[in-house]
Amino acid sequence: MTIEKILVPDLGGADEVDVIEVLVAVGDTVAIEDALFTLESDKASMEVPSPMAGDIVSIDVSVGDKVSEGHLLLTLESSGVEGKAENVTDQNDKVTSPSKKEDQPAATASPVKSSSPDGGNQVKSTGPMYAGPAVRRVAREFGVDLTKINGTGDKGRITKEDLQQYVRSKLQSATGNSGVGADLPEMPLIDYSKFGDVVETPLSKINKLSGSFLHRNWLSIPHVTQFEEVDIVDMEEFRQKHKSQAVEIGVKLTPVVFIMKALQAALVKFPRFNSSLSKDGQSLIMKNYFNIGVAVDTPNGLVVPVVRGVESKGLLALASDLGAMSKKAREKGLSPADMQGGCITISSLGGIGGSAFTPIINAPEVAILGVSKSYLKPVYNSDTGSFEPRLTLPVSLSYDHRVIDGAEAARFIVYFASCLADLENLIL
Ligand code: CAO
Repeated sequence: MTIEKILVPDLGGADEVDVIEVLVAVGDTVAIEDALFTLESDKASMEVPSPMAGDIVSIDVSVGDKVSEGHLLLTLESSGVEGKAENVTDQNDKVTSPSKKEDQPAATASPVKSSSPDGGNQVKSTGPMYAGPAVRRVAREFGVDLTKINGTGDKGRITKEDLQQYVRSKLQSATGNSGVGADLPEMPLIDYSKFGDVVETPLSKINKLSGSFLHRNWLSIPHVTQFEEVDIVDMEEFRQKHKSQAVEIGVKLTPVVFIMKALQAALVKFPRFNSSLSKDGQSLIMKNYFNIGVAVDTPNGLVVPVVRGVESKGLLALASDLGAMSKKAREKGLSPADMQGGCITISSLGGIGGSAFTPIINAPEVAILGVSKSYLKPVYNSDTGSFEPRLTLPVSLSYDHRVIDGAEAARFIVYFASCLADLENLIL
């Protein structure tokens, strides 16, 4: 066993360089060529590899220090196995400086890779890795290994754009969204005041939160929307008959609660609609509970409270729950628990108007039902040979096509419509 001092090697002309990474700690055992430090000059970064195997006894520099050739970096107790190192000895201990390898322009110049000179994407096993301090700093902050990036700048230098492109492609492959969102042109920065008077208003907290979830769901889920029109003549007759009874107990009997009941019946018959994809996308988690989220429009933005146990509640109880949830959403604010555990969501714009829309799935659910305003539709009656006005409810079912096939979605919505149209059966 000998005590070795590892010094800053020949820096290939650079005078003072920064220590930007200390890659080992006292007590570590290192092998020959293990990276010990990263040094950075104005023009390049380089790793200092260990010229021999051994145990680190002391580290004599810290991140941020400026060092020059010959500066003591660390001391190690060597087991005697040396690499291609050039040894320099002082009076007391043996002092070692990593040798300059023939194929490495800078003395230690790290193991590394860069693009081929023609800007191609070949990975070289040796050669300096060129990246400016700003790029290296961002890479360190995000834990990006720069040796994995092919620089397209001058002499294979890794540019800010190379780093951004690398991170973007990693994010896309991590979410399985390769191709989605890639290479989208950036939104232009426009000075709208050039065209007229403008006022900038900040988005609410809810706007920002729901906006990013909606964006993610829109980009990451292959949506298909299936439309249907439901005959709600019987439902509306029933609702009008019991409306005042509901008011007496302080609840509002609106179409949404009937829709919740019919939806729950359809979830029982088509259980894939009551599922979520596992995180790895390899299996489905099937749910044996029936909680339905209802999108509520509040002054601060859209929120989705969840009404639980729909299968065990009657219409009045559901109306009471929905009323309480929408009041809480609009007045006091919902707790995170109020918005969790949903199986499917209803987004009803029926109280406002519009003929149809394509709602965005509220992941990790796999479907959402959009409800538009009912209207009187002339329907041909072949028995009487005439057109009759029928109260009709337009609905739009958006579903995750990774989980649900088009035919199943069509069956689901037809069944849902039959449940809502056949009120007696629904209530029983
Ligand atoms: N067709 C015709 N009329 C309808 C209807 C429909 N599909 N749905 C509701 N109505 C009627 C109701 O019956 C009520 O009329 P009456 O007072 O005469 O009975 C009126 O419209 C208002 O209903 P409401 O909005 O108070 O109650 P609701 O149960 O229908 O809806 C809720 C509750 C919370 C869904 C609703 O208030 C809401 O916030 N809707 C907006 C949801 C939203 O923003 N979705 C978009 C998400 S994507 O951005």
